Amino acid sequence: MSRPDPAWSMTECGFDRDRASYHETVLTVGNGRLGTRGSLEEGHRGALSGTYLAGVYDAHDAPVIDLVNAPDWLDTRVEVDGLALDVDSAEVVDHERTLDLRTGLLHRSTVFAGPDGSRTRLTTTRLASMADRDLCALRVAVTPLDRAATVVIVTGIDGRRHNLDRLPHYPSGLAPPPERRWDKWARSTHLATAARGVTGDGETGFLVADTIDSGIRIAYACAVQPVVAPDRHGWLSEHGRVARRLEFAVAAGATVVVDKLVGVATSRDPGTTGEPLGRATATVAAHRAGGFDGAARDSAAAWDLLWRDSEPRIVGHDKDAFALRFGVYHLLIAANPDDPTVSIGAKSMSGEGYRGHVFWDSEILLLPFYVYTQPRTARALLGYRYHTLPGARELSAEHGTRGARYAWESADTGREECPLWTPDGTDRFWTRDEEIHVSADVAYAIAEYVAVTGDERLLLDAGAEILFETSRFWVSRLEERDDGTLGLSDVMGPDEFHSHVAENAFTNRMVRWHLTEAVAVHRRLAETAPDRLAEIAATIGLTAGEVAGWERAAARVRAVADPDAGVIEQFEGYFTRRELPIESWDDNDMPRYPRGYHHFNLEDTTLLKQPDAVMLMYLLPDEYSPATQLANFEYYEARTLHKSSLSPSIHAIVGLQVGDATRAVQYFERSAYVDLDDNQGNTAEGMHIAAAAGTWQVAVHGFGGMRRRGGRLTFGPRLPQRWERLQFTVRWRGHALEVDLGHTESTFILRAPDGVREEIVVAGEPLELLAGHPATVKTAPPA
Ligand code: IFM
Repeated sequence: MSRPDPAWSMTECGFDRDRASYHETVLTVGNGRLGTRGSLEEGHRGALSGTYLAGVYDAHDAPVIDLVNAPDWLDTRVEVDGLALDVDSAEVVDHERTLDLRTGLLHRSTVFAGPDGSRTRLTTTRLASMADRDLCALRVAVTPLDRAATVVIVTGIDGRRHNLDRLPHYPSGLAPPPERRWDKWARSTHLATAARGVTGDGETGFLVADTIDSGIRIAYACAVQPVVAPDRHGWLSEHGRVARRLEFAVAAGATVVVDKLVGVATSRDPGTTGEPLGRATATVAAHRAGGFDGAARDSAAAWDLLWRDSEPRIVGHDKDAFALRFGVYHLLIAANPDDPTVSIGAKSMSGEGYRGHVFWDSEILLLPFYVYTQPRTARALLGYRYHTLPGARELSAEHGTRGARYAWESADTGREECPLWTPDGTDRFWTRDEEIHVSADVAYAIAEYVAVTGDERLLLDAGAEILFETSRFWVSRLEERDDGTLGLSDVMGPDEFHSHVAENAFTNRMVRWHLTEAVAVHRRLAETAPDRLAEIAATIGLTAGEVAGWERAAARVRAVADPDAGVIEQFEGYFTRRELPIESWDDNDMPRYPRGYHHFNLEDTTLLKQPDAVMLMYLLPDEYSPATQLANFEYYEARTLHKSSLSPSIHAIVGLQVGDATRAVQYFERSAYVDLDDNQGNTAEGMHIAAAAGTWQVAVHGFGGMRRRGGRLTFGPRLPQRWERLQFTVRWRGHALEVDLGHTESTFILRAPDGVREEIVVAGEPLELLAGHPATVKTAPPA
């Protein structure tokens, strides 16, 4: 194989069972419509393989709804003179896999040896096409290296898939060997095979399966194309699986190559008509002439465009540069601009952690990356919240409130999918009942999208209705206090160590912001789009009087309004909770739980899982004076354990925002390396995709100091010493802005039609950009 550029390569060298599931996650290929973990094509004992299709959820046989482990399109077995080429049956002499981040191709080369010492090389290349998101492709090549041999390749579609569903109960202290790591998990079955076989041309196998409870039909069609004619071949169709068997007599040192094209379709694909099987078969037929090479070429071209718009570059520090790029690769394979009915789960489609559920991560951590680099994708992600608005209305009604309340963990319908209890049944998840801030987070993301893109149309299509319905929820959920103010009891902020609190500073402040924003949008649309506003109002029965009520309510919400408030109490009574010192730090210099403490017994202490007040300083920077921001950062940083991968990035950014860069690089590393170095030990369960996006935010918003303030883009670069330059492109109101930041001077180029001008602010000074003309200015950071 031609060697991809190491700066763009995620590589696995040698096969290590202990690290196999880690590699399955980090080597995931995908295209936003599906994700396929980087498992070996033939599988291995202890593998945690899976292909996940965006939006395909099912709850059958499972305590909580799962993103379904869909049919496996890789499914390949190779035998050489009767020896199965897999890591459990043959000796691995050499093994290397490289994920080329630039093209999305995963290359593999493994040399196996049999008991007699004879060696065979197996190479594969796989892709999930970015050019046609319904297409996947696999190339398999087998070379008996030192003798002539009979090579059998069996490759097809395997529908006998299960989700892992409950944590294993190992006796304490027993560390199972890696090949048995997942053995004790309960497995849920979500798929029932509806049909399988071979199409009339004898060339294309197919498998159709239905999800058992949600009733989604999934169809895969696959063409298996040998480059030279096999000596014998035929299709195998057995329970839940269809595969083509090809047998070749191969001379020593010669290579047989088999290509496979797979079309994927489901009955839930938006904007499609016709049976999924017909569509899957049509996809394969459309790509048959171009074959694997054509699919790889088209996909690489689509990747080029994605990187052109989204590539951030750090010059001067290779590991940081790679970590950022690796995260962006995973962000690009996580979302689909063409599907406004799905969002990104907490582990994207790279694993089963959090069962594919969607959290506030999507709006607060992930969305900014897409808003600034792939606005069409950002719009689709917000579309998911419109698609699930009916579910949010139902959820609100279930709780006796009005309007729409978004679920803490959301899947296909918007209903609450957060489990009630931890898997061992000991601790209750109050997040599902109390992390109601997610509704304000959705509103915040809508406003951010509109402000950055200038796409007011989103408000007319979906955003206004969401803002209004969620405002209704807030006013019906707010409680009247004795002094006439409005507050919220029994809530939980982002800091999940403290439940049942009242007047959570983050939630209350965001609610006030939300109501104010809804009123402002209503006013704006009354001027700019009165007819459409009237339609929306008629649809949801909204009156001007109700909107006026939101304005009055916003003014009464108990939230710190004084910009010079100093340290803001996280919730009522927080300052009276016990101070517990942090006395131990892990290898990454991040705090450990104090001895005897864990996630669920820190309620009466002041320790935090992740920031509330600091997050507020990040989301609403104009609301608090620099002194207040600094005071809150210093106070709460000292009490934060960072037990969420979302936490370090926010601390890095706010630290830089308040002029305290002490730990910014360390926080950047913690966020950027979380999966690269597996520094939380659970990358096997999927990528911490919010951390990947948080890392992008640290680079761009933190070290690059790029913020949207007063209707303009502002920059205040403050690069770490170890970086020479930071370069990225953002889209601002429909145009691209190329940014090249250095320690002492920075260059900006507006890419827009001739004559277009845009004013930005750099290091506090306005700078007028004229399209196509680079502007270089001094940007030395404050001493
Ligand atoms: O949404 C987060 C939450 O803030 C902390 N626990 C993990 C969730 C999913 O990433």
